Amino acid sequence: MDTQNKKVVFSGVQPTGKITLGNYLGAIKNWAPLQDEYNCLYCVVDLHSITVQQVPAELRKNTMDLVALYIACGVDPNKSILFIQSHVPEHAELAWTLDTISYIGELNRMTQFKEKSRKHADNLNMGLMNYPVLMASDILLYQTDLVPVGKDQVQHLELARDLAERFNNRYSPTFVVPEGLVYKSGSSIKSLQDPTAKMSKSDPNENAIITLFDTPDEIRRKFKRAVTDSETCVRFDADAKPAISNLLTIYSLTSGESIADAEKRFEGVGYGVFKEAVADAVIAVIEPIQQEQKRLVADKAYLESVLKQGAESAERIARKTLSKVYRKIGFIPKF
Ligand code: AQP
Repeated sequence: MDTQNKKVVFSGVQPTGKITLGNYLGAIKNWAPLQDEYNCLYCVVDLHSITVQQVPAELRKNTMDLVALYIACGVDPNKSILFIQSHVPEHAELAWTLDTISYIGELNRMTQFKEKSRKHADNLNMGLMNYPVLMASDILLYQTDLVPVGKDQVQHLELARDLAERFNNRYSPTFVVPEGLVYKSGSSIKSLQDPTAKMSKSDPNENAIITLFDTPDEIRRKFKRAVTDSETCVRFDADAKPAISNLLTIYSLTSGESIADAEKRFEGVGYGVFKEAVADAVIAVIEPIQQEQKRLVADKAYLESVLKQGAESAERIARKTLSKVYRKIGFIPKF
């Protein structure tokens, strides 16, 4: 990573399943272009993933799959720090410290906590509630300036800002107060079966999500089954036509064509033809990524060397921040 005075970017995805088109268009796709202008850290956030019960063998596989996917999507380990969250224990350590300045009331209000509490009522653990504090720790440890996120994470980012300011005010300036980088388009890709809900990798309905591991046939089939509306006109109107607007967004982001041009292109054609074109555009983007991901995941030695170097570089920065935090709090440094 370049040590010049560049701003710092941090982002991550949980290895909670197969990465969706939502994760890709809302987050990972935007990472590679940032690497020259910023000092970027891209993390596989496995500590977050265990807030929902995981099968250990699947978690291991999903984690390495995701590391390979980051690289296949353009994250360059020579330009960015790529690492696994649990390899840098400072994340959990700072999270504990931040827990002591987080209020139960503010964590209780978090939309994702409320949603996940409903979904996982049989496993309402403290980690689910603390999730945003750990996320704040991820961000603040690296003195992050910018956090590219989808719309669903904006509330958590606000908390990270509040905690940074709270700590800075209580002690003295310690953390950079981060800003969110939410892209105008793609920051909220919706489920193909319910356009009012976001596309989520843990959605049990396979037809609701496109994953980056789906075959072309699966992708075509899922778009064919995607819900639409009772009209026949391909027009962007997020309120009146959320399903078609979601498909138009996906088409535009994968084909590179503007939404206005796409509306013209599909004027007068039925939804069937439009859906086939969306599937083709998605397949054209996903197929080369899949091939590269497959090649990388087979090269275990390479991935391990990237992760070793990533963890070392990340920990150097994280340790520096944590030592500063401990000093300010009044902890005695190790002798
Ligand atoms: N549907 C989406 N549209 C746009 N961006 C999205 N992101 C997630 N879903 C969409 C963005 O992907 C990044 C990583 O998310 P995450 O895995 O850390 O957690 P998440 O937001 O909870 O994603 P999922 O897919 O919904 O995971 P599960 O099902 O495990 O909870 C974030 O930047 C997020 O904004």
